[in-house]
Amino acid sequence: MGLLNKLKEKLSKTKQSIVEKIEGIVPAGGKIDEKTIEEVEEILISSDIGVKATEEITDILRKKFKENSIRNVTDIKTLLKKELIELLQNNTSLNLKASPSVILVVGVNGVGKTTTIGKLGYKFSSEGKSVVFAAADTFRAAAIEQLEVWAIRVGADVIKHKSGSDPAAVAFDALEYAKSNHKDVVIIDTAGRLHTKVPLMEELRKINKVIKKSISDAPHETLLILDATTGQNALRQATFFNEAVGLTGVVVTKLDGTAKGGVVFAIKKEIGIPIKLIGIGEDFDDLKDFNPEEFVEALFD
Ligand SMILES: Nc1nc2c(ncn2[C@@H]2O[C@H](COP(=O)(O)OP(=O)(O)OP(=O)(O)O)[C@@H](O)[C@H]2O)c(=O)[nH]1
Ligand SMILES: [Mg+2]
Repeated sequence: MGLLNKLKEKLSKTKQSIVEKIEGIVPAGGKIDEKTIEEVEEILISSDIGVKATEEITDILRKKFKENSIRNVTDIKTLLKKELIELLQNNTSLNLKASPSVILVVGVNGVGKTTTIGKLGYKFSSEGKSVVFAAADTFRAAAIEQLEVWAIRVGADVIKHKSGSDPAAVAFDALEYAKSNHKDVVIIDTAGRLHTKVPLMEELRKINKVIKKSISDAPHETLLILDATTGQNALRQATFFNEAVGLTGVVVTKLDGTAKGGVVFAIKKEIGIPIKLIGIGEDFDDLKDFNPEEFVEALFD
């Protein structure tokens, strides 16, 4: 299966909740009116793309409708596609210039942090890079073992301490290890934490501070993992984590099998943090660099 076909298949529920619903408003070739635009607006709002993006897009739709430059659903779709691609522009890829490059991975419980780290490890190893995982989730039972299983699969080294020990110390040791052994990338796993729990967010700040004692300009990437199935709550998480540790990018996971993939647009529009990667399954190759054209194409094709 080609890459675009795979993406299309994985995003099919989101496609149903946006594009297929819009196609269903008016029969193919049928005339549209003011009410059609209202219905499009309702579909966009209920599809998780967010209030701001919906307003912006429907304003343009209304204007073009008044100017007579859109006449049917195909015209609406063409315009929508163009605007959605536009909205997602200006994403940067992962910053891997430093050696070692340090990636700190944060997020609430169960969003896919450790799985994403495993997939990233696979990606980097396949590119010939040497990878170190730092098992700084010292809190959840079996978190260290879960990371070790991924490390074996993808050929990464793991730096770990005892369960319950200080996560900042694990991160520090991993960086020291990577420096003295000339490793290319260090990826730091952290415990899942609710964005509203102040002491846990403080702990993240401490990890960040201790990282800088080993490598002053690290972490080079601080990635927030967001679970697409949580919809609009993802926006709140992004705001809190960004305030606590300063995010450089977002990874949106579990886009397979959810109708809420529209949240990708809301994250970009309302939070403004670049989306760097997307997760579309549980396997090691189910992580993709985020490409706006490809993403929107998969929804419309
Ligand atoms: N379908 C699907 N499942 C995913 C994806 N990413 C992660 N998962 C699943 O989500 C579940 C939780 O993943 P973890 O990687 O353990 O999540 P975590 O954020 O590390 O969890 P905690 O460490 O407990 O906070 C696992 O069953 C993963 O297989 C994805 O892109 N698609
Ligand atoms: Mg984990």
